[in-house]
Amino acid sequence: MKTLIEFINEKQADFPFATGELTRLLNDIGIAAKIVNREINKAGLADILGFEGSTNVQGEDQKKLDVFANDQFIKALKNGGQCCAIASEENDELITFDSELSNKGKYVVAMDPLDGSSNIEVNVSIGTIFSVYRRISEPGSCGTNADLLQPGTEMVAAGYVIYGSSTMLVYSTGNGVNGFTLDPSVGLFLLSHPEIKIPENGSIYSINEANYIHFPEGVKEYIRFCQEDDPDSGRPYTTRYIGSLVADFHRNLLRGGIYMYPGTKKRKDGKLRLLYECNPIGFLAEQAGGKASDGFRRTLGIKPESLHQRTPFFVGSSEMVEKAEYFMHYYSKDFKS
Ligand code: P6P
Repeated sequence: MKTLIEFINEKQADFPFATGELTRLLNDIGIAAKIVNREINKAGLADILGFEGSTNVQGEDQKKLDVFANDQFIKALKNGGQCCAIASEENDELITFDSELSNKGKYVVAMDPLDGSSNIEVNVSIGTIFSVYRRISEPGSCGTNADLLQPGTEMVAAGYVIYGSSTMLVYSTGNGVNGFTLDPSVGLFLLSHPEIKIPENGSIYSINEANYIHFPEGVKEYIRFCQEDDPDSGRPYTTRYIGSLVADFHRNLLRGGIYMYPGTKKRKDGKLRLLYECNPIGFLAEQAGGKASDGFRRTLGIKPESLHQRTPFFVGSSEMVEKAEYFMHYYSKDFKS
């Protein structure tokens, strides 16, 4: 089976002007993912389950796993030298290194180092999400916020690591989506899911229905549509909601389905972050033949205004997202037939 680094090197040829920096950056992310995976797998034993202030078996100051993960990815990207700035869910401000090496870096990264970390204590799958852009600021100085506030259409790569029953890295550089499963016995990611395509339609919808009474009318009507008895169209669908975006999206990517985190009356932009949750997952969905929107606009077309801005999120099988968008339009106040 092909290893991740063999595959990345092979695909590098797809980029006529690639000089190997993106290859190196993706490999650096893969290495950090293996280190994070090791800590997650022994979290229960090493008492690293998310309790700050305690000390682990080595007597070291305890770090929460999401802080540990953040540190590992930052260290890998800093040492690799290809990345001049990072926007991370764990850091309010942009991370820059101001070193001669990093300031020459051609890329910037937006990441959620450990999404769904509230699930760690109960041993539910969690994930790392990342997206890569070319810097637009002049090389030779620190990366800037503007380098990160590019629309998702400018993304050059995106991916996630899912730390589940097995650990997988799923990524795209704009030429389709490929999945690699970690073989812990040799510490290598092996190509296990080549050229992933999301089914155009599916029968799974993923949403936290505890918020139902606060959903927009279009979402309520779409949920009702999913629950209607219409065997010819495969309905009623089934609902699956893990509460971990990477896990919910990964299942829907392979089987078909839609994940929704809409805005509500209380939180009109919803909960999920545009830069390091919705854009990378939306990029992967589109690369696999699916769709991602805020219910009205393509997610990747949104011009970010701030590093941590939120956006409503509808992502998955193209026909399911389109149907949800139809309900959103039909029941929106300014709907014009
Ligand atoms: P709720 C995890 O905190 C997360 O960002 C996503 O991974 C997940 O899908 C969502 O929030 C869960 O949010 O409000 O349903 O608990």
